[in-house]
Amino acid sequence: ATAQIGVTGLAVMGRNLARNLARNGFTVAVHNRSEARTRDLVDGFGDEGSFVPAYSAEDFVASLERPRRLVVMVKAGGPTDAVIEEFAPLLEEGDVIVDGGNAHFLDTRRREAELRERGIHFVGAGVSGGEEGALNGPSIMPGGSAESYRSLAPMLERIAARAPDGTACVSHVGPDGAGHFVKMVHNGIEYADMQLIAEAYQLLRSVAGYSPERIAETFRSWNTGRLDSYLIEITAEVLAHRDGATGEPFVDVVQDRAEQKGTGRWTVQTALDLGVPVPGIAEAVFARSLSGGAELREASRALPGPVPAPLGEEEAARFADRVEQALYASKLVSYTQGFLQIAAGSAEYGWDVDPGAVAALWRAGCIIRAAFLDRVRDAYAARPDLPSLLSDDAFAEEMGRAQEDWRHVVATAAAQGVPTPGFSAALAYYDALRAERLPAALVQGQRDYFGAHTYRRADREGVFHTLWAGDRSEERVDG
Ligand code: NBP
Repeated sequence: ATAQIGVTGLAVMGRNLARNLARNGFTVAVHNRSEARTRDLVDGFGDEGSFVPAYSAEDFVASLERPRRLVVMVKAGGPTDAVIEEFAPLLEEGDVIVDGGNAHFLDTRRREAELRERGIHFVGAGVSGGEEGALNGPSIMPGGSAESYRSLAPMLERIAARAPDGTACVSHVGPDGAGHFVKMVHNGIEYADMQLIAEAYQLLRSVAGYSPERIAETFRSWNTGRLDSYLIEITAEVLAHRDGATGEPFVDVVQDRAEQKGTGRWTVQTALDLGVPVPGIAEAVFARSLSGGAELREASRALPGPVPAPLGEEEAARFADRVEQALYASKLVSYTQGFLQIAAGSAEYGWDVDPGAVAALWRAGCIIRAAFLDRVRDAYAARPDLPSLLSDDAFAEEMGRAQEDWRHVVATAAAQGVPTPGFSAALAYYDALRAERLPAALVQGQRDYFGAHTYRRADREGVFHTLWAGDRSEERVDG
């Protein structure tokens, strides 16, 4: 046995992760269901480091130093179960299986419990950054036991992305499914970020009257400020690109139907189960679904509504500044929701996730990497019991400065007929949080009227029901 770690599943992610490990000086056993991928890896990249190719599960396991550490990088779902079933009988107590795929955290909880019974550590690790990240440094979100993390940490810290201050973007998120849960919410926030950026683009295009190139310039300038992030950077690249065949802006020749693989949907489904509102993420998922409904959109095209009238040059520049404020404020709201979802999951499953540590490991390597996350980490470091990001003094002050512009942008979008579900939902969430009274009192009255669902009073303890069909007197129903 000579390999310090093994990777099975050598499609794009597994191959790049194995290369990353080898380039960092580790001896890596490599294995794949079909042999060709293993051969291709060793033939193509064997000179990058020390690989031990294995063409059977037995050889693969035999090539690993004990306690064995093997990383599974196969298609999530059934294939992951199949691979675990193939390898687990060959392992011994204390060995560690890492699932680096995009598993649902409930599957990870199930697998972890089953393998723990057999004495095997199971680490569900969220890996973000796509193929480029896997090769050059991903953000890694490992769950599982603290003991398994200690055994993996020296390797994970070497291959992970580095934040600007030099720390590795990996830390132990929490037990069993905590890592995959946090990766799921990362993807939900990514959906929200992308939707908000897309709305900002649409407003600059339709209301400010800017060309895609001009908008690319605007995003580039925003990328030097507080919105500095990977997603803003690539947005500018995409907007500045012209189609080779037609010479038209690329963004004008692509079908306007956004697709999805499902992690955004999982985030929203899980949020519904936990009872935690994440409208920013939900609107982003729904916006993709709506865009894909070609027939419904076609059938609705003739509905009456305003046609945006582009602004003059000076007003347009002022409006662009307002859109930056609206984008930043809405982004802060969707991060607030995402971190509240992590807190809710952590409480439900007893994970004790440190939100500041999560912000820290998203600072590099992953899709939502951004300068802003340093500030999120600092906010939680200063006050670990922060009720929400919006409760942080510095963030609250920024919201105060942004809100006039934010409201102007949402009002303009509504008046001009430009759909901005992300901006609008973020503002509604913000106003709902700050409201002295919500109309939920009326909803409680309606529920009590038709279903005798009872209500609590603002002025007295107890549970009450009004006899709506009778003399409308009130009775206390909690004994
Ligand atoms: P894929 O998700 O396309 O999976 C292909 C790999 O799964 C191949 O190695 C294939 O082996 C193996 N596999 C399958 Br399919 N069924 C199997 C089975 N029953 N037994 C054994 N092996 C099986 O690969 P990927 O795009 O590299 O992604 C790997 C994981 O990483 C996924 O969970 C993905 O969601 C996650 N992820 C991907 C990205 C990304 O940017 N692509 C980013 C972050 C996370 P074969 O070669 O024999 O068919």
